[in-house]
Amino acid sequence: MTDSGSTPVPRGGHGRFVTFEGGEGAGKTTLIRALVTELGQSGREVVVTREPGGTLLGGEIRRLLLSPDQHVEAVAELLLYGADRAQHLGEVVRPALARGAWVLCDRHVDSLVAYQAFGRGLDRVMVEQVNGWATGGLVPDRTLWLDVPVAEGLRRAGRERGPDRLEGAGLAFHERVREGFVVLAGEHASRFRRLDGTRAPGDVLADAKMALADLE
Ligand code: Z5A
Repeated sequence: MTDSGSTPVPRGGHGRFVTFEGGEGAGKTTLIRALVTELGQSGREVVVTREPGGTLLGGEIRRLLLSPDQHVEAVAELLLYGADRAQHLGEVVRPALARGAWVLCDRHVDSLVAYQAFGRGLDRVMVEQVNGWATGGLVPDRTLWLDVPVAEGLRRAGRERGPDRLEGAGLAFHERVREGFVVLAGEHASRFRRLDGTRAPGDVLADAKMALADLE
């Protein structure tokens, strides 16, 4: 629960908070679905959720954020992701952890740093402040970073649906986002685990289980 540079925050439960990060089409959703089945077999409660959009309010924020027709100023975008996160932690994540559940969250604080600071070029200190306000210092127990070459991820994502606003942002943007995850993985080595997302789904699942084994 601790992280380099962060103060552990008591949360009144023994749940586990696992986040999944990576670029577009990295395979997060696919992996989470497979993991739920595995983790649920032991009878524990597993909560699957995502950012943005893990709450009713967040669903509205997500629709605004990802609409290709909507121009959103970079700072407005930052604050909207922060608002989604604050609501999500209060309404879903903290209560689930307090019940002792495992929470599997598709994207979290590291996406804000990778996309808004490295991708958009916003000041990193400001971005980290928004994360701090939104989370109150709660840090994931483990972050599984699915690393896939940018072109491959965009190809996978585009195969299923047309590009949304961020997917249409260009190759250079997504390369900067990937560089952000590389930097974050180095800075937060105690909670980050890099998974090779180009491996077959079954192999990625096996790697993920190994990366979570010490949390059991
Ligand atoms: N965002 C942000 O900017 N700041 C923030 O703080 C947060 C988010 C929280 C929405 O995210 C956007 O919000 C996102 C970042 C930004 N940017 N965009 N665009 P999202 O989670 O909704 O969107 P996404 O991450 O792009 O989801 P995705 O494209 O659905 O990717 P995924 O969940 O990682 O992949 P998938 O759905 O599991 O798989 C995609 C395809 O690949 C599918 O056809 C699978 O069958 C296939 N796949 C999966 N695994 C494999 C393997 N191992 N091999 C081959 N093919 C595979």
